[in-house]
Amino acid sequence: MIEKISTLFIVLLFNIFLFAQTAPLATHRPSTYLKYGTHRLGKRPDPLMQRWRDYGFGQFIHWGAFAITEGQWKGKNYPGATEFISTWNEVSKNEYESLHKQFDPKEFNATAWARQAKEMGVQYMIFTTKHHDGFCLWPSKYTNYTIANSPYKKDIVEEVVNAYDKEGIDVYLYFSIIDWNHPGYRVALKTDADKKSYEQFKTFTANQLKELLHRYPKTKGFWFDGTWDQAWIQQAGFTDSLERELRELHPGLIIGSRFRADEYGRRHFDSNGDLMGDYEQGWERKLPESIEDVHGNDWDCVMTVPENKWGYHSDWGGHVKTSVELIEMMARSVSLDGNFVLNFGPKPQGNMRPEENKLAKEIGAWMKINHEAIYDCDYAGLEKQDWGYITRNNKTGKYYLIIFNPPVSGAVRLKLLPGMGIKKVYDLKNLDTNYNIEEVYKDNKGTEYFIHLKNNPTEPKVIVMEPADQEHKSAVIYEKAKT
Ligand code: FHN
Repeated sequence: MIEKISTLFIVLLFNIFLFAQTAPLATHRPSTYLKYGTHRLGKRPDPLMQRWRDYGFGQFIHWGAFAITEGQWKGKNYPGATEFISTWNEVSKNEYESLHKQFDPKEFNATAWARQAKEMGVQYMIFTTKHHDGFCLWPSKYTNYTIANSPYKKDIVEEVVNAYDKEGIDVYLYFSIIDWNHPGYRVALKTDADKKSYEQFKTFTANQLKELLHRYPKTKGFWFDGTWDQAWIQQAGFTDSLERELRELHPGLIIGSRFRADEYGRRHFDSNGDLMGDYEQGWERKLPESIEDVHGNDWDCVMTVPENKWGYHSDWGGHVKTSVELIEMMARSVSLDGNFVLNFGPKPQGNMRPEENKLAKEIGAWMKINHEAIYDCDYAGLEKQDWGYITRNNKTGKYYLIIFNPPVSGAVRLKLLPGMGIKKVYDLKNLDTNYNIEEVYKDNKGTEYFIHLKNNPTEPKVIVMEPADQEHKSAVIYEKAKT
């Protein structure tokens, strides 16, 4: 018996050994048949999506009835994000849902918003048509909880879409699936009655989405939010066919990964790990560290100026980001193949807060000179360097070195790929600048140069690098020290 077991054990070991020798390297992950998984692998290749990819910089605007509270309720400061104030114990549903009867923004001027956005350098904007509270900034015919029943009466979404479009800024419609106002909305479906009510909510949601596309044909896409509830996650078949229907209604429509789940409830990435939607929408108030983190997908980062407040709050509290921090986030996003979207939360009267006006001016001044390093730019294929970020224009092939941490030595070390040489290096701000470039290192993994700065920059500086033709490879290879 013992003999038999040990023979079996030896055979098993031998088989494991054989398998280890002959098994191909596991480069393919197992893939499951999914009816409601992604319907496309890899990046969407059409011109509209390329246009999205080339934006670089966008603006988010969170506005709605929540702004009226300014983050305060009956003299008490609400410490969270204003758009969540209606969930606070202190706030009664009835009182909150009557607030819109005071919504009459006398300072609202969509043209002024759009001009400011243009000056700031954004190429697209995302506007909250309806946030979680369910209040619609357009006169939806499917609910009474809309701008039509406020003293303002006019269609704010229409004004925004037209004003931004006039400035050449593409508009995307933010739409929250969560709707605290709708009687059929549920977080989870626990009873048959819940299921029945939710069916009405699904029809209502589908109707509103089609209504938005019908009313605002200039829009380029939806930016969905609030899709994490179990009730919504369980609607894989419904959401899949709704997405198809929306895409048919509006060819070229762009939808991120935050709309639907697959049949196993996986969101953003389906059960095979593939991105669902046209770009990854998971980078909210955070940025990827490296190109590996984005898995070859398109993505956007949406960012607040304070820690986590989107709608207007009179008390931002905590750290408030400076224009340089935000410009750095934008550069980092573009250098890693993403778009950077900065949020503004207008005041109840419709004007931007002074801090936002200041940021718009400062970022705009920088973008005026340096937009070339952001628009039409992607990941440059080079490794991350300590002094800042590198982007590459996908039309001209020029590289942009965006310097945030200039070395004390003044020598910016630039590591290029093997065989890559430099033809020209100059300031984006001053095309006549001539830099002393020194080749400091070369092996078959790459070449390193020093670009010697003349003065230490006091603001984020962009140096343009035009690469030499690939044929001009030098034959000299410096040998690496043996250690
Ligand atoms: O809860 C919202 C929040 O208020 C804001 O709208 C952001 C924007 O991305 N999205 C949600 C949180 O993920």
